[in-house]
Amino acid sequence: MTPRPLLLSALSVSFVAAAAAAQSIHRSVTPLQVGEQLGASVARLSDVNGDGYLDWAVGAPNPGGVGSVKCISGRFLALGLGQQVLWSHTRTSNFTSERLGAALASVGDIDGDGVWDLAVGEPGLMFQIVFGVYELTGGVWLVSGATGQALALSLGPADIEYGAALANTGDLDGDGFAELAIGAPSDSTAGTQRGSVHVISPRK
Ligand SMILES: [Ca+2]
Ligand SMILES: [Ca+2]
Repeated sequence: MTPRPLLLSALSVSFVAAAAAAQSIHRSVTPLQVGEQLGASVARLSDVNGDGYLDWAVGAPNPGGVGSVKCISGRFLALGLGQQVLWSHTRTSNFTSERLGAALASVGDIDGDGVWDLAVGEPGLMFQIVFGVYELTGGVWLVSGATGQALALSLGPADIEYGAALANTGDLDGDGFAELAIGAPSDSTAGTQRGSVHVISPRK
């Protein structure tokens, strides 16, 4: 079956999809945690589970915790049927407000398993630079679109909110793989919080 794209016209904790001229479909994903902020970011994936429907990644940065990303079934969004969450990705941390999932971008199939993979921003990531000493680097995870497993991590310079925004730039260097633009709005290199954008190749 040919994958069916689904248009998301609005999203808070519910999905709103334009289904017809005067009709929309509302889906809520359950269960949701209080304060989770599901819907802070959204990115389209390919057909993760092979059911013919394109699937979706949705960020839940949860300022009171670490945050997470959930892969939501496109079939559930379209029809209200079947499994809602195909996978969920988070990590353990002693810190809060790391905002894993504050930004998302599809980056194409980086690991060659046939499923698009995902860049996940964590602008408040606290990285342990020596035992017991942490630095607010921010980070961007490369996550398998098929399983939600972390494949790689790009760390930013300290205190710039590296990973607050993400976009797939397309293939800039001609290697056949997309590059990734990473926003860092608190970068003060050129003046207090003037911000910056960084471009990396997520497969290197
Ligand atoms: Ca699917
Ligand atoms: Ca892949």
